[in-house]
Amino acid sequence: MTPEEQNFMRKINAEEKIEPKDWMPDAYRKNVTRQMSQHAHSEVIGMQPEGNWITRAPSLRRKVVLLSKVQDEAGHGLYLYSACETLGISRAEMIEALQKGTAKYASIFNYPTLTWGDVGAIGWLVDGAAIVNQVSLQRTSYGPYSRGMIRICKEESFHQRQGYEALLVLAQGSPEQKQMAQDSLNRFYWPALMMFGPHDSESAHSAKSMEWKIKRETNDDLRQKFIDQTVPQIEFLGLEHPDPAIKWNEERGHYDHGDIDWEEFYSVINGNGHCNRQRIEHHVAAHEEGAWVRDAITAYNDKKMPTKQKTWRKGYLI
Ligand code: FAQ
Repeated sequence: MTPEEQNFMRKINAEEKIEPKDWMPDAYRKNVTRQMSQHAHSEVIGMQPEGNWITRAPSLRRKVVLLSKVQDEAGHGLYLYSACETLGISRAEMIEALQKGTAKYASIFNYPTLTWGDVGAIGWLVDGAAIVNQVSLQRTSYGPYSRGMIRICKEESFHQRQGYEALLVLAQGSPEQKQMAQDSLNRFYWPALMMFGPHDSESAHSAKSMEWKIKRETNDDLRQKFIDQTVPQIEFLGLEHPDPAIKWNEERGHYDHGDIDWEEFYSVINGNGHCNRQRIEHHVAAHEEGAWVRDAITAYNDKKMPTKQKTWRKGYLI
């Protein structure tokens, strides 16, 4: 190992954060950029399924809460894009990769939101799964990512509670409303489990990401945590568990469970889910419609800022 590599590994082993100006192996930079930018894309694309219900929320209170939650997700995307830019990639490059399909985003957002119950299920299960993962990522080795996660987790907790509360109201309502809650649970449960990625044995990046402490827990360990915490939540709602194989295993101290439909998972992450095309088309249209705002900011900066700063700002804004 070179002295630079030794110092890098010393910091990783000592739980010191790697900061933007520190030396880091190219593969570390590439891997953090990949994961963090895909995380940012997920937050932004993730606004669409719930955004679909803002105009149809069942009350003013629900509308205000949902609007605020969706705005939070935009904010999370912005923190993460900014954190990613500290590694030397521009916002424009990241957006291009998303729109061309060379960068992924979480598979869950390619499922449609058919009923109001789905909005509750997303808050409860999707934000719930995101929190399990992100709490662990608060200890990631890359400083800006870690600090972003600490802030994001606080907001996600509110999202999870609002979703669970919305489903609780449905589950305690008329038989039709309870059925709506059950149907949303049935459709979102398995895709939520897929959010944790492939089994550890199939995970391309896990080994290196664990060694470099980019990831602090494996895909399967995090998924098990989520499965375990969800069982009593389903019981409290008085709904049926969508997995008939779910069973407490005294010896393991965890719930045993059925297997995920991995064919569906790979089909969705390879672009063939219900809404993949619609999500990207919508993103492209919104991005094009927003071009005048970016142009206006760039023109303003060109006028106001000294030349040196201008170039720097341009890289961030375009
Ligand atoms: N969907 O080798 P691994 C949220 C890809 S935030 C799509 O295991 P890794 C908040 C993976 O990228 C949700 N692709 O990969 C919210 C890789 O492809 P690549 C997002 C997936 O990175 C709520 C390939 O498969 N959270 O929901 C998925 O070590 C409501 C091989 O997989 C994060 O991004 C998937 N589910 O582990 C917002 C958390 N799983 O890059 C709005 C940060 C795997 O080689 C509304 N990310 N792939 O082309 C992570 O923790 C990790 O990236 C994993 C995957 C665990 C997702």
